[in-house]
Amino acid sequence: MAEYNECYELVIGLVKEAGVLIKDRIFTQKDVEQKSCDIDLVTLTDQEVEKLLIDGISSKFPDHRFIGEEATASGTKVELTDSPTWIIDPVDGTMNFVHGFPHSSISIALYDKKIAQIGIVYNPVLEQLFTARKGLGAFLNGNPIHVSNQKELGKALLMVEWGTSRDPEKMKVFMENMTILNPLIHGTRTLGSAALNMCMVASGGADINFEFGIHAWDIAAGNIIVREAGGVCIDPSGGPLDLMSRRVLCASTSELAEKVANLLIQLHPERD
Ligand code: LIP
Repeated sequence: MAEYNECYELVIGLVKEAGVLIKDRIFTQKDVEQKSCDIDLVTLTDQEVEKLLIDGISSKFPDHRFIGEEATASGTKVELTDSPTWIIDPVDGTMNFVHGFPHSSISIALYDKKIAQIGIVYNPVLEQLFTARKGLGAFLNGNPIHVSNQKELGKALLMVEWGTSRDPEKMKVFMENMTILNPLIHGTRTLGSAALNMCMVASGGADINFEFGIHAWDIAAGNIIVREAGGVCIDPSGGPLDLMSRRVLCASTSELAEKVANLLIQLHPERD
């Protein structure tokens, strides 16, 4: 669809504009509010970035639909239809943003007929712009990126997160999975942004990422960026990724993804 070119150009401009808000404010004091619990946070910047993106896209494409983290937190229903739909996390890594830890990103993706067409993850503080379009590859600041091609668990670097919930069952499963995986892998890293974790796999800096309890807006852009970089993005039990399942496993190769899927203790959070 020729329209995807226009969508891409428009959203790149909007993301850069919105990125200024994050960059200018990350090292300042913020008013922080809690959402589902005391570690699930929102700031005025999250809300302003989401509004800037939705207003900018709506003015050019009034028929397009949106699934936004902050609109959802305010009660808007999450519904992915066949219509062109933008899935937005305005500040992925809000906890990092609140603390001034420079790994927060804007994550935005366009899905059409439920298929990802555009994915953008932008960390304006470190000037990292990850982009992908279906069939056209994945890029960091305009340069092509590729997964590591690692197949061996013993040489793999894993990106993981505790997530933004203190649910005891979730924490127990997390600990159990770490106990299983840690002796088998090269190492573990945590960036505090699900989207940036996925981009680390896409750009070859890490080899595996999984998380239970993430939301569609955390992984919608990372999904296409990992795939276009040559990696795989699946359900943690091994089947196809279900964007609304709040479960994700991505890896540099299908061999590695399969090995991890076979080892993981599974958790099935309530769907988006
Ligand atoms: C958060 C991610 C974090 C992940 C959480 C949550 P938020 O997004 O950045 O890495 O573990 O599940 O999705 O709330 O900062 O947009």
